[in-house]
Amino acid sequence: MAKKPLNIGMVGYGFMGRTHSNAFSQVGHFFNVPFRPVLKATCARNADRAKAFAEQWGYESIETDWRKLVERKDIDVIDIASPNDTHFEIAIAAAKAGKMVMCEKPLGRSATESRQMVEAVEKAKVPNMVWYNYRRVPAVTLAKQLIDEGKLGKIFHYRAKFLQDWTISKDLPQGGQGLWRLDASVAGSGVTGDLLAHCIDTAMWLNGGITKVSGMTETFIKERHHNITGKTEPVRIDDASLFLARFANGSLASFEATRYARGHKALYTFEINGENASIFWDLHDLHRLQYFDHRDEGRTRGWRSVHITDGDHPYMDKWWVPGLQIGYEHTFIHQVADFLGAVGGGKPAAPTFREALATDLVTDAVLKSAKTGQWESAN
Ligand code: SOE
Repeated sequence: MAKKPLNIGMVGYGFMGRTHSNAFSQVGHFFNVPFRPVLKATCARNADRAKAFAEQWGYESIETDWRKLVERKDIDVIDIASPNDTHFEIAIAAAKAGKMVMCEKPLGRSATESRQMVEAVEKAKVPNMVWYNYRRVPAVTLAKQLIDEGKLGKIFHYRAKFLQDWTISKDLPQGGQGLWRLDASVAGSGVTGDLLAHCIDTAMWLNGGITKVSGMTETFIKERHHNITGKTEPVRIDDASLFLARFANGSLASFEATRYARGHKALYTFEINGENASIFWDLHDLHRLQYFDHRDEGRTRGWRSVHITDGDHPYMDKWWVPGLQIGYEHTFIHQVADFLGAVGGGKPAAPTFREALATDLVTDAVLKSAKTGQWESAN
């Protein structure tokens, strides 16, 4: 039977516009989902860029004003893959227009924005989801299964970091395409909202809520040329952000994100230590889960490096044959598959806007704590 089409209206054409478009295009080839995503329209302020993107990815039409896209009767889902300062207005308008809303992370530039976005989608009762894609790495999903099955026992420690090095040069400008992440008025914050948000989303999914935090941030380069104003402007984002945290389950945590770790491009790692077992995962080796189980026979006990490519690993029965790994782009395909499945089943599609608000409450608390020098409540 032909599947019901689900018409996608995409806002944004950058890195995330590509990962999402690829996911919508691929999902039906591999997953038995209840809808057939149709790349109906893409939207960008610049018509030439919108046209080029539409041609490359197979969108049927373009818009240059997101308001027009949101008003269109032939659009079912508004997908927001544009810079952070656009999320708030578009998501609220889309919810009011009765559209399903998918939004890139972080949800808002602050929890104040995110809270209103949550209210809008919940009031409109529209399906909503935030693209925290790392939950959908099969190895990370397996970690979730192992924790939920109680394999680790009581959890004592959670340790995460996300290290990059692409902003070390003082000659790198701020603002504009690709570099809006350095402009606080667009991004909201620096690595706290961009990178720590991923670590926090994964952490709370795996280990429950975070109650309080003590943070420290630094902006190493204080002024940069601004591509939009043409002037040298103060840099107001955090270049590095570290925090200690307590989880509701009593475990202690440390988190670190920076764009100043020379040699690291996107080193996202986490380690969880429980009374029976420990888990370690590394984005640069994303198809492996390191697992240590103290209950193993002593003489051969040790860290196992499990290659997450077998049919009984999460999502992997949908891909190739055992031993053949998948990559970064697949996490977005999994996210669409889960979204479509949830919508088809009338269930919330995780992480919902409400779950993403919880992450923004933690990032806000980290930034606040960095200013006050005090422990701050994170919920
Ligand atoms: C920043 O460089 C960035 O692209 C983030 O914005 C993404 O969310 C992260 O997954 C990779 O790094």
